[in-house]
Amino acid sequence: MSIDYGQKIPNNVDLSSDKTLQRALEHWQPEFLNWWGAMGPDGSHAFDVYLRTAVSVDVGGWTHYDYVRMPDYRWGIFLNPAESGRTVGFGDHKGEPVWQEVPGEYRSNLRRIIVTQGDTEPASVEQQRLLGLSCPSLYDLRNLFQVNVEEGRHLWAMVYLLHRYFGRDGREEAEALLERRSGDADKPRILGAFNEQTPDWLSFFMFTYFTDRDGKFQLAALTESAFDPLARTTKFMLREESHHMFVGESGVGRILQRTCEVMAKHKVDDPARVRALGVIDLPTMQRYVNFHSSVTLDLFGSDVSSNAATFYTTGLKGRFDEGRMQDNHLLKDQTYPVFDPSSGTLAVREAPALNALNEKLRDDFVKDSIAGVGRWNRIIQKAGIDFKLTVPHKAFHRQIGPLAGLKVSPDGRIVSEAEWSASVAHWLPSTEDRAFVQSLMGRVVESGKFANWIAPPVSGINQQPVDFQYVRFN
Ligand code: BYC
Ligand code: FE
Ligand code: FE
Repeated sequence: MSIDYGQKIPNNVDLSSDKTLQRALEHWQPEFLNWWGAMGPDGSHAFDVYLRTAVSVDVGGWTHYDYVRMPDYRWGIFLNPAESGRTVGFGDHKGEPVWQEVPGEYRSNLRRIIVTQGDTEPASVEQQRLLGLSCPSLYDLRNLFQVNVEEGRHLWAMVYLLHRYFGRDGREEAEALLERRSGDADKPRILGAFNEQTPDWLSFFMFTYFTDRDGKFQLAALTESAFDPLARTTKFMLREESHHMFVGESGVGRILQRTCEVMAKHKVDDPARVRALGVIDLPTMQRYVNFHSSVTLDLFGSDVSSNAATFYTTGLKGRFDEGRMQDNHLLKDQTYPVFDPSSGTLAVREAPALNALNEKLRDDFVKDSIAGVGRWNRIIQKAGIDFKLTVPHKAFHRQIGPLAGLKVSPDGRIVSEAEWSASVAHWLPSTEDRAFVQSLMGRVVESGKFANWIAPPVSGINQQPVDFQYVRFN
């Protein structure tokens, strides 16, 4: 079904045929807009931004690019088309027709998954709220806003499910999604990484590289769900997600490129001298990788989780690429390796595969995140500089699961309290690193100009030139 922009809430779910639901969502809409006004991108209300808006769910030509006054962005509800005859692909209900309504016995688990997913979307907008004030270029400012409006739409996607399928508690959860606040001591967001700060553009690019990639893997697992509306909506969300990860990968890549250019030109590699030239030194880049990688690994949950087993067995959440896995899709008698730090070493033991599904998804994520780090290293190599970024060991700086609290170095050695304290400033961004990065952040808004610490992109958005007027200030 095509997207109807003639309505208050653009949608392809025939919203006008269900007046009660339509009214409930039209009641939530001004609350969302209030939240956006208060917690969305600071000072953006009068800007015209060159944004893409989804106009169709067909793979060819699904977006339209034009200037949009930010608060007038048309957030809507778009589900991928239903696949006729789709059956459950895994777990106890394997082979049965997928569900169009929520089975009573799975209601609370499904609601919890949808709420957790939904909570991350506004959280990231809150975290990124002030970045526009220190953008390195108009091109980057536009990309920030594109990510922000789409995370806002992802919230809509989850709120639609809550309103449509979960009655009164769904509506209450939808309200609560606008009430929690990232980093707030009394009403924090649900998951750890979404309560961290994103205070500078290096953090933003690392976040969109690593943490939006958690989005990719979690959403992909939910596209397998037996609850068909969840599968269809997450499929469409995934399409938007690739741009977010592109912003992260290319953003970090451009910072590395600029640093390496300056290092080569001035023949310096001492971090202090590199910093004196106004670019971010490579060891600091490594520390930001260490931080964002480890905080994101925690988002996959405990290594061994009975929730994960239940979600899979009952058909709520599959594996990444479930359809392509060559096994019986039941996992009953299989095992999967997890860390067992109980004896003070990073020994590995075999856990029941069903319970280890969080770890499996985490491992899929690690493989994917390493690939981009390899591409970053080629930028450094090409500049003739002898330095290699690495993703830290899975056990480094973990707060969730059996590895939590263990002191492990980025290369995977269990270290003493003393070694940890002596080394942590080399392993994670220090207050001083963060202050240095912050000191570089200044607003550049002349079209075609870029802050000194970042290289221009290779090409613009939607085949526009790099010096295009991506944002018009009014
Ligand atoms: N921080 O049994 P466990 C995205 C809690 S990102 C704090 O292992 P489970 C996006 C857990 O809730 C994708 N708490 O948990 C990216 C549980 O609490 P209770 C987001 C945590 O259920 C960028 C307890 O610890 N989507 O879209 O197996 C920008 C026991 O844990 C954390 C999803 O996550 C944590 N990191 O797994 C914008 C998908 N980890 O019940 C957007 C939906 C665990 O004991 N969520 N806990 O109080 C899920 O599938 C699961 O909830 C999780 C956790 C995988 C997150
Ligand atoms: Fe999202
Ligand atoms: Fe995203």
